[in-house]
Parts: sequence; C-alpha cells; structure tokens
Amino acid sequence: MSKMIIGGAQIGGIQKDETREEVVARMIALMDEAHGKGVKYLAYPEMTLTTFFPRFYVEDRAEFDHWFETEMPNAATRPLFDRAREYGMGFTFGYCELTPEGQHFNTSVIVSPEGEIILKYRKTHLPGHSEYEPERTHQHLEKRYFLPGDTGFNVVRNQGVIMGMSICNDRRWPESWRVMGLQGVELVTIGYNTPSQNNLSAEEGIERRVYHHELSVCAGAYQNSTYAVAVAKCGMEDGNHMFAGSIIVDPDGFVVARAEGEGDELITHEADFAKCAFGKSTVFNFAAHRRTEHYGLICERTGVQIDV
Ligand code: CDT
Repeated sequence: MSKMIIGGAQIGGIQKDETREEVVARMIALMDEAHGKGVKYLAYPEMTLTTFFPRFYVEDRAEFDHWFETEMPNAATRPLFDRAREYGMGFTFGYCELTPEGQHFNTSVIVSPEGEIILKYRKTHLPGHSEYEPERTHQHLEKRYFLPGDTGFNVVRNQGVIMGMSICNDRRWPESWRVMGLQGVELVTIGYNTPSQNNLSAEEGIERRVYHHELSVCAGAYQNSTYAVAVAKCGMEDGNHMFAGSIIVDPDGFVVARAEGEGDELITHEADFAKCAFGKSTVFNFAAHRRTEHYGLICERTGVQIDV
C-alpha cells in the first residue's frame, strides 16, 4: 500500500510561562483531529514544547537549561506518545535536548506507531549568532545555546516509507536534502520557527521571507522527488511575530496543502508514495546522471574563496 494520509500540526505561539503540559494538551488536540481525518503520520514544529527562547540573551547559558529535556519521552510528553500509540499513528516533533554529557542540541525525533523513537536528528545548520548584537532588531542566539548537530541526515523506514528530518534553517541548504535524497528519502519533515522580520534588514518583508521558505521546500522536494511536510510554530510569541505558512509538498514540487491561519491548525494530504519513483528513476536518477567527479568542492570548501 503506497498511500497514506499525512499531516502537519502547526502550533501557534507558545508564551514564556506556558507549561510543557499545556503545550502537550494542544498537541494532543491536533492529534485527535488528525486521527479523525485518517492521518497516520503527523509532523509538529521545531522546538514544539517551548517558546523560541534563542530570541533572549542570558549571560550564563545554564540559566536556560530549564528549556531543555533530559529524557524523551518524559512525564510531560508521555501522554502524547500514549495517544499516538492508541491511534496507531507515527509522529515527529522537535524539542531542545540536554544530554547526560551536558551537550545542548536542537533535536527532532521520529516516533513509530508503536511509540518507539526510531530516529533522532540534531539540527546541523544553526542560524544566527552567539553573542548579544545590539544592531539587530531582535536577537537570534541559536549559536549561543546549541551545538551544531552530530547526527547527520539519516533516514529510517517507518510505516513502509523512507523518512528523514531537517530542522528549520536546514531547509534552505540543498546539501541537507541531497544527503537524504541519496538514501532514497520519500518523506522529509521540517519544523520551523522563523521570525517574520529579518533582524538586519527592515525592508525584507514577510512576503519575501515566506517566498524563500516555500521556494526552499518546493525545490528540495522536487530535486529529490520526495514528499515534504514543513510545519511552523508561528504567530505572536512573547511579543515577537513568526510567520505561519505550513505546507505539504508533493514529489513534483507542488504545494498540495497549506495552512490558512497563524494558530494551532492541522493540514493533511493523502500522499501516494509510489509517485516518488518517477522523478527518482528519470530526471533525478542519481546513478545515471550525477557527476561526482565535479562536486568535490562542496565537501572540501566551506566558505567562498575567490581565485580569479
Ligand atoms: N529557527 C530557525 O532556524 N530560524 C531561521 C531564521 C533565520 S534568521 C536568523 C530560519 O532559517 O528560518
């Protein structure tokens, strides 16, 4: 059976004083709605459980450890895992992870319909900066609070589908997509928290930012012939606006479902994963067409070096 109804559970703003339990209740409400619509795999956003705290600067990083989870599932999220298992639904969500070794990651996991975590991903491309920068209209301190992920872009077969994850800024980098494409990915889920304003360029309006978001997801899906679910945490959060624009994209790069509002909202689509095969066996048949002898710079060089 190549068909499955997939969903994106967009989450409206989470304020600083909201508890994990309150957020999980909102997540479960969307899961209940998804179950009613026949969804078998549901994607939630990046850092689903908390406000997007990297907008706040704190001198002593340890003061922010309370935003991190030291185990998963834990007491607060267990009801979500239980409800999904009851429904036979797989799901993915993002949270902040503090390891026993004291490392901080921006993490997401894939949970099987049996309630087992079967793949963990730690965000690779951390945007922003690590020190307070007064010239910015708002801070984006992911580089202060997280380490770059150490997992790489792995995939897992879940519910008969080859699935992988990216987190927010990763969606803008074709390298993320291609590494999963080379493993035959058929569904990429991406959670995001994207401020509506560029903190260094006031004239870059929200329309342009939403356009770049969609462009990145549609291109990644098309060029790797995979479905993609990109799902926002959005709206007003602690006085800051983040754009919505959650979408499901088919392997041809077309948007097939789109959120209408900026609050908690479910989007769904009946995916036919057999459709991934056409692109993978024709224009994006990597074995037939890739010329790796010319791609060496991609791994050898990080930044631009001009030699001419
Ligand atoms: N969360 C996240 O990665 N947000 C970034 C904002 C970039 S601006 C510093 C994004 O790519 O959407």
